[in-house]
Amino acid sequence: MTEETKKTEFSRRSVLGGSALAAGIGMMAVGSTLMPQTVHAKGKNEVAPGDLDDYYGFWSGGQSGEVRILGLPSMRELMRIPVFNRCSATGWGQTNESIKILTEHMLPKEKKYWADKGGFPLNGDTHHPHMSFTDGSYDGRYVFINDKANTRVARIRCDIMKVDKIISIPNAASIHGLRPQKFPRTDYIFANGEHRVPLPNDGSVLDDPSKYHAVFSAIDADEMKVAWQVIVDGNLDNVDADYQGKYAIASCYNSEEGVTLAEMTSSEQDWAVIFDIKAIEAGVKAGDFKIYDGDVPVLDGRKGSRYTRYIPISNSPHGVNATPDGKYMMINGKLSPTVSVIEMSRIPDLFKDKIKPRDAIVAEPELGLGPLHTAFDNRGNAYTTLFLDSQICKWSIDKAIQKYQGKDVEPILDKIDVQYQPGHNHTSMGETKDADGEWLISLNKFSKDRYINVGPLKPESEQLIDISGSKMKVVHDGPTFAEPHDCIIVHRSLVNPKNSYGHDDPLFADLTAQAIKDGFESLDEADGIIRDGNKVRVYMYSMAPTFSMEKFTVKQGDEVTVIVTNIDDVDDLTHGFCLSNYGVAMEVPPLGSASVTFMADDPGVHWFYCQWFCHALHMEMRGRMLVEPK
Ligand code: CUK
Ligand code: CUA
Repeated sequence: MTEETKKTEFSRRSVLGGSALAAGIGMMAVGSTLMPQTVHAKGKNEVAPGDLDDYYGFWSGGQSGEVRILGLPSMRELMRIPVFNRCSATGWGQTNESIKILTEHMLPKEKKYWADKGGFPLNGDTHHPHMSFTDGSYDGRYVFINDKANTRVARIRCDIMKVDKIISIPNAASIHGLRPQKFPRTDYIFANGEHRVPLPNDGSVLDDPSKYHAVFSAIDADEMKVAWQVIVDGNLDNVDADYQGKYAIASCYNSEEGVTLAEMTSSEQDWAVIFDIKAIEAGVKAGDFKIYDGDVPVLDGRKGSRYTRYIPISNSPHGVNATPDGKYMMINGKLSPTVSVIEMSRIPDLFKDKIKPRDAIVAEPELGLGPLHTAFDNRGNAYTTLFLDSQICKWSIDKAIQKYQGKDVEPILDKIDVQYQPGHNHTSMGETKDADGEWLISLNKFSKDRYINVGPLKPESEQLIDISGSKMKVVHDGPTFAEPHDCIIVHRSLVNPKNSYGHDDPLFADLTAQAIKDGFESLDEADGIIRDGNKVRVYMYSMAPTFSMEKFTVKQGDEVTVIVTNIDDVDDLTHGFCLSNYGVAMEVPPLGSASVTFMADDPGVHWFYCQWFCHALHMEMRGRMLVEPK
């Protein structure tokens, strides 16, 4: 076969499903123009133009610092939510409202460090997006996301799909694993500080590993404040919460507590550490803690503590995943070919020291090389990514337990190649008690030959896999930019965003208060210039296709704040405000406001315009700022 015919063969096969294949090829021989449209069997994942998806996918954006929303099963990217990154389209990182969110919960020492460097970092590294839970399933209120790069946690409001809180985590270094409490509701977000750092980290310690600690944090999800922290042995990696609201379990590597790679991987046994939430809360009440940075109680959960138990797991475990029935917790082996299955009902006895730590393990199937993360369907099956084998392994949890008990059964049910080297995977609703067993996403670290070449930096690759049958089936390949570590797949019935903000949204409380102080009746009627020394506030509203102010005048050296309120009560009518050659641009959402502050240093006439397409006369939606020379 020549390269050309191979390609035709391939594309024909991907169009024609299974039994239609033979008929299709027969017809092609007669002449491809005769092939009737009806031969094209509608794939289960096909969402026709105009049709809506069944699921929201929330994707981390890795080192891009953002979160993305996809529709599934079409895999269409629907929206990007700037979180820790600077966004040119929306003005995130430039508007006063976003700067407040980015800076208000920084630690005092961070504020000091960033004071002369723009105020806050412009990068992030998002790994683990998770939605808030009520009673073991998603409740559609929030999505939480970690920032490994700058040790932060953010919360996204799902009614407007924007971030409303970002907090810095004291005492810890590099927040990696992140999970919400599942039951009875998400009171806490659990967050792993991955890197061990000296505590306190004041520059007096470098090479004394005994002074280095990894810190586990519980964040009050409603207040977005760290409630308590626990020091543990080893490095913290991933974490999951149980379905009873009693325990959180984290994987730990580097039990050697080394600071170099050779030291970190020398031991055969690392561990999973279990946190007893009620015991920790009692310890906080009893005053059994120290305070370091940030006014947060820090408890000692190192070996021998009543707050924790350590279960030995083979070298460098990684993913931690609770089964939808709440019975088991999977610890994925990474450098070991196994997944260790912890039975949650044995944990109380472990804390009472009635059983030995390893007695909590009820199965340890050998699945293949490089198991990183496990996802679940609603039929008792687990799906584990094998990084080194570039495969997904489907296995039966019951059979793995039977095998561990010595029965002659094979837990592995199916293996499928993915392209290539998967990290996380995730099933539809699979981290909730409502796992539905329809879809699996494999997030692959390399795309190699799957797409046309775009230069030395290649996209990563994600694949959609139909898991509703007995055999897994890859039905879609898609490229992704840097680098979705993880995702969740949420049924669309659980998410209900608004179409416009409303001026009473808490996001605009500061602007409203200022507008009233400045003598306006409300924010949406604010239209005029307020001079306050060299501070100038320019209020205008936008209504397609005009700004209420055609021109305004300020003086060179003024600190100008432009406040734009969009009074168009029409779905999907976003305006913008972009000030030419001043580097200023922001999104002005329906029935919402945005403000930006800049120095009017450059004298002359400067056009501002609406940069979000809004009307047939969108191009004409503009005005002038005159900066008078000093
Ligand atoms: S981690 Cu990246 S593949 Cu940050 Cu959840 Cu496992
Ligand atoms: Cu308003 Cu474009």
